[in-house]
Amino acid sequence: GKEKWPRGDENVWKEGSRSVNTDVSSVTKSIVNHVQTSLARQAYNLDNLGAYQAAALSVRDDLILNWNETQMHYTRKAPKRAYYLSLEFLMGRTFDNALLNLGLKDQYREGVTKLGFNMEDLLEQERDAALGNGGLGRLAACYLDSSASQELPVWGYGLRYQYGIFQQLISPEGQQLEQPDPWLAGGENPWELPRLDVSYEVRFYGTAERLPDGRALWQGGQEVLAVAYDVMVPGCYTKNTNNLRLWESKPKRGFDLNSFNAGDYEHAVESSNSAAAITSVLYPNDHTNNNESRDRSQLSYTHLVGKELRLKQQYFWTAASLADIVRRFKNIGKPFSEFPDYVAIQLNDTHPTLAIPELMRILIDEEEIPWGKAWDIVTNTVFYTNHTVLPEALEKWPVPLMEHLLPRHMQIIYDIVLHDEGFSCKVHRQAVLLKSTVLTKSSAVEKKFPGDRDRLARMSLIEEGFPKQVRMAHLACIGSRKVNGVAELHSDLVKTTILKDFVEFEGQSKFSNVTNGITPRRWLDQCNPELSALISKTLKVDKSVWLKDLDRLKGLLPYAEDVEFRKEWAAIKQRNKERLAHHVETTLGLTVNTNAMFDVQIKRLHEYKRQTLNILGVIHRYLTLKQMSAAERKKVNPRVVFFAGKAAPGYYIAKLTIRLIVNAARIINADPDTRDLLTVYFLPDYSVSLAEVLIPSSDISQHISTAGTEASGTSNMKFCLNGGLLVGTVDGANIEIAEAVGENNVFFFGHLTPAVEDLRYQHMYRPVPVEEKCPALAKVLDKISGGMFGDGGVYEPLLNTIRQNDYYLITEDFDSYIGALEMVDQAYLDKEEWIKKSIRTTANMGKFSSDRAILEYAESFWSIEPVKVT
Ligand code: F55
Repeated sequence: GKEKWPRGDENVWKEGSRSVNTDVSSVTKSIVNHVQTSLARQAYNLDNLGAYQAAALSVRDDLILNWNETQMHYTRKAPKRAYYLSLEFLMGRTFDNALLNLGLKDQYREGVTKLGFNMEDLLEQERDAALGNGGLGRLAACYLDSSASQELPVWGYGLRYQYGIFQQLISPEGQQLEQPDPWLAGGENPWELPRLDVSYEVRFYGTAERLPDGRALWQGGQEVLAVAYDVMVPGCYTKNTNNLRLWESKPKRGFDLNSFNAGDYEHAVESSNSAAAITSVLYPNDHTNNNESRDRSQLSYTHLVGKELRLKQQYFWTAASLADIVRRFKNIGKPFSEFPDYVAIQLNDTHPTLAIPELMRILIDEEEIPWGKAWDIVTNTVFYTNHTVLPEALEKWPVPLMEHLLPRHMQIIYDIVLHDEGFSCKVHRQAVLLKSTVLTKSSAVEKKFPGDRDRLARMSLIEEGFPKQVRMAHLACIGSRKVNGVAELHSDLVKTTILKDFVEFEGQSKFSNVTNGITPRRWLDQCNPELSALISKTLKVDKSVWLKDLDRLKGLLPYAEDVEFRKEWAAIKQRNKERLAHHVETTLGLTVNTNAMFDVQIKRLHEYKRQTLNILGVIHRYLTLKQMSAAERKKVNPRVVFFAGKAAPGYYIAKLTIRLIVNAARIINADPDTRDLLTVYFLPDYSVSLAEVLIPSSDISQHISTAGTEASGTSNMKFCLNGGLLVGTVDGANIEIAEAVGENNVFFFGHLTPAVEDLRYQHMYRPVPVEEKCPALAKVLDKISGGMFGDGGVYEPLLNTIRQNDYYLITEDFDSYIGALEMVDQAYLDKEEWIKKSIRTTANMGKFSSDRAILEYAESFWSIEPVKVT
């Protein structure tokens, strides 16, 4: 129905209301206006940074209009909404993406030029928002882009860290040094809206006293304020502009008055600092539980030693997000039994698992809902995505820490064991209340598998030991409606390894797969504008169509046979190589041979990702070249190998790998015998923005994890979408990419997942020396030990991981890896055939759009539908 105008003269409001800038003259007006007012500057003293800021503020105004309309529309319509809870959102830059999505790129380019600036220069002014470690955080960012583009009512919830992922410096010796990333320093962030009016109190510590009615009173301890900052997330070619709500911690007003008035300023300041500390910094550990002995050896990050702050981050964020979600639900005015009809909560890994006991706490203690009903609501609302099966990466929290920091939640976790695992007997209830550990004797599991004590112990939420620990993946699994992995193979591994017992207990139907995806907006149109233009021209459809319907790329297939098209395709790859070379030249002062094949491995440094295998392969190639005659060398294909990636600050072996790469590069690049044929670069400070330059330039990229260890990988998709080919193991999404693009367009090697366990067992109990197992590799290791790349002793701990247990099976896969690289060389000799492969690869990548992935979540898990803003 028609609503009554809320206040004043409707016409005066309408006349004053601003609309999105759509033509060049309103764009320039708006920019000039921001230069003069918001920035208080003038044309005379305006530099690129100032011009970027003014242009960004102008775009911000446009975004705000759409964002406001979208949020109002969602509130009015009250559809079911989904909330994506992620401790990481690796957004990168926003300016160019916002322009693309608003359909204003051309207008701003022209306007900026008229004002005497160069658009590329302005784009370079923006700092990356790097609030994530790697794939998990970038996936969250792609999913936000796709949710908005598909007009789905999805919000993200995260933390507004003052410091993002550290900046990486490489010392002349090849050591990684970490520096803070104060991404917010240097003024206002135009992409966020501070909502100082939206805030919640979050409690830590204190005491939880059970009441006879099943509720509990949680009192005392520390209270911290969570304040909302909203980041606008525009959809592509739609008005829909979703929200990413990031929480900042700050001391509660008046919290310290007692100490302050008593003259105890130190205590007052201390508790103020401890509140602010919660959202101060992103933890830089991917795939490692924050291991104290490792972190203690570090100079930087010493303040992150110990786990308490990380657990505080998790609860702070979860509690604030849930309070916000519950408040929004209550505004609809429906009974809590309908909560799952209005709310879906997706857990990005186990980091937000406390959402399960926290929602239970709200429902039971605050809403006075009985246990059974509350558990029904929770288990119909929450969904859990797993991102790893590596045992060392599974989150566990010590029970004593949980009891200290979150006493009520620890009670609830014990109660979940009691109810969900089906305790009924009084003795056991008593045991629970006394916190005894007979907890594993659950009657439901007992009934199904009588006498299987091992199974009960394996399945328990609480792992025995000193101290006991809460297994977050188990809690996330039993508290969720659905559990999914991120690629077919990985989802199978989840079901057959870490959650096997739960599949046997609960049945298959809860467990499924959603293969990851990437947004083609950033990872094709923005990073590779020439290729995007060629695609539009060739398909004869505007990019507004195919960028949101990526299967249309199939229309490129016939053009693989078209000589002219192939020429254009190859020329674009060449110009992208030159763009990267220019970047390397201007940032590092190094000259790159753009007539070579570009071979790229860019990802977090980790033993399981096997950058070590790559650099050992490079050294092997170098030794082979050195032995060749000049005539033989003439036939060799020149190759430039790029590495980039950060190592967790406490991950010694990963840092040693960087050191080996840097020092091998130094020797190899300086050798006049080979330097036209082989050069190696380690590009420091890998980031989303660097990836946007590297990926479009690659001929071949490496995704060479030990089979069964890389859950999915997403950069593999980005390379292929840009016409790069893969060298990879039969792992993660590599498998599905090969299925889509054809196995003849992927260079596979190495042992398969089922063999890995046996091989590891053999390495443990029947070790064979490297000289016997793989002479070619032994020779490479000897050269390193012998000091070819500086003091060989330095690398012994790294080389010993291979010589001793070789957990990641480098000796087992080395020969086959070298074989695959030879196949690559062979294939590259036939340039025309190579370009055909490249075209066919891009053409078949439609499946890997994050639009497809987010629609799978929306349809099969969340049951939400698009809500278009008109
Ligand atoms: C970050 C923090 C912690 Cl405590 C643990 C892990 C991480 C992290 O960054 N994980 C991560 O990036 N996982 C990756 O997720 C991607 C998206 O699903 C996968 O493609 C990739 O295989 C997986 O390693």
